[in-house]
Amino acid sequence: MRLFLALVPPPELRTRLGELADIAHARCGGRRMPDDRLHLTLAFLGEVDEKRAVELAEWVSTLGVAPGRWRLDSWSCFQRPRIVWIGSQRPAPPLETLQRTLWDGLEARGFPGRPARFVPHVTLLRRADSLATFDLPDIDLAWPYNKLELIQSIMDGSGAARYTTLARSGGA
Ligand code: 2AM
Repeated sequence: MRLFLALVPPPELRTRLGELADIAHARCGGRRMPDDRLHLTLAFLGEVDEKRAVELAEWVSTLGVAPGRWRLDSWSCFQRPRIVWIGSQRPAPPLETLQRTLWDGLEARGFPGRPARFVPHVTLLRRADSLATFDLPDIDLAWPYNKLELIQSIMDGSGAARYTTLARSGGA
């Protein structure tokens, strides 16, 4: 099972992110992420066997996430694999703490894969034709969060993914 841990945007923000994805898509092309797959990855785990996935889901449901607000005020891109995303101009210490403590817990449970660097971002486009993000409108959005989700990504025949939430942390 291909798993990752993520924050999922509240509905109003999801709608706004979808509108921004449309604007970016009109300018930059590529594959627009569907609204129901917009998220912020905290930890990508890759393939996990079913038994470990059940243990992980139990652990995730016991976690508490300190409520926070992530400020989204910047467009950017990853040259490879041609992703257009939005994130923050400045570091987001509460989010970094959440990601770090999450990986501490994952490593204590034997999960490898902590990245060398955490760049919090929401992918809006994949395989973009243009990475000219300077042309996109100014943004300043707040993402309130108080829980995270364990999500399974299931590939369909066409190479697109479907996401299913397996567990949610406790939250306020
Ligand atoms: P992305 O947001 O930069 O596309 C589910 O696939 C999520 O896990 C995606 O959000 C993706 O990040 C991330 N992801 C997929 N493959 C990954 C990999 N090999 N290493 C790190 N993160 C990955």
